[in-house]
Amino acid sequence: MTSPDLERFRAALPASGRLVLCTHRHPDPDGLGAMVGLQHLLEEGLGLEADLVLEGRIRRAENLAMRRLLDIQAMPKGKVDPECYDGVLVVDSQPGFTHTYPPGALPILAVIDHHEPPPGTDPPPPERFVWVDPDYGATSTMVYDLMKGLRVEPDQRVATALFCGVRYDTNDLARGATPQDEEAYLDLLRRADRKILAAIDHPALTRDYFRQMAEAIRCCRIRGPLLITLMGEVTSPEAVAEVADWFVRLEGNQWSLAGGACDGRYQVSLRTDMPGTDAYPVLKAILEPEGSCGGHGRMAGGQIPLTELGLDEVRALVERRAIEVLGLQEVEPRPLAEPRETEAACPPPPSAPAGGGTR
Ligand SMILES: [Mn+2]
Repeated sequence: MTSPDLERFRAALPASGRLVLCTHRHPDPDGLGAMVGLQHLLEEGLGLEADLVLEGRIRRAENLAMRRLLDIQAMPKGKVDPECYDGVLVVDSQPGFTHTYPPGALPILAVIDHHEPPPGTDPPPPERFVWVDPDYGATSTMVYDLMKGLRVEPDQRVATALFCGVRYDTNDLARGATPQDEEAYLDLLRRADRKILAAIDHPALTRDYFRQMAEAIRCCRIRGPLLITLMGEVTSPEAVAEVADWFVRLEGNQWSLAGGACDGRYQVSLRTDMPGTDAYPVLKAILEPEGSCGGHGRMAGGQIPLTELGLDEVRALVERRAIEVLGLQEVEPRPLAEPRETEAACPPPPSAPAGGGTR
């Protein structure tokens, strides 16, 4: 476990000026929280203004609620005028990752991240502040520690944002959390706006969301220990992950494989709660060589581009490989939600009250 080198951090930044903060595409709560925290830290601790650049849409209802309720302002990457800025800071990601493209024409001054560095990247220039520590459960915890080192207090909004980051990446300290994450989590929870946290936990959901979930239930087939839900077009890649997460909660232990087409790719998520299994090698065997994936432990995600192969071909390919990889050729599929014996689940809607009827 490392702690931040405050002198090197200061030395990597200009004495005055304006900076850009960025993270990976489709930012998650940890990326957002780390950006909000760092923006506050730069302003309060070092007198530096910073603007956020967000790339890729935020579509998960919880993440949208976080952005709206915490008023996280950002500008599109195309609007960054290099004349107005001194450099870029990257959080919760690293320049070599394929989902991260910092605005060009500006030097990268600092990188703060808790992911393993991408393989085969060149060593960074010596003047850059690079603090990468995969032991941390969340980048928001790293920013919290940096804040503590520079004696900057988070206000309520900043504490709420950082808390969302720590809780999301560590699954409320249940996954990969260190003593540092626990300290940050507990201290930030004390300072956070509880009403906003509750609203982020239970955001309003669109009718599209329910339509998507209804379609997922219709689509899902159980084949022994495999729940397979290969949908057509979906509203967002996050919807695929949500479906996989939702169905793995079915009682008993299983693999939950979900897929859906979005933005010219077939997105696939795999979850497992089978004891002693690892999702990544299984998803890799299903998606490669046509597609690619990442992940670790019980979750993995990836995609196959819908360029060489059409949607139906990709669905058939994913299904066939999943059955092969898990050795389920002999198992007959059946629907997740089998119809009841007597089909009267929904009573007919009440008709308009007839005049003079009894109540
Ligand atoms: Mn993270």
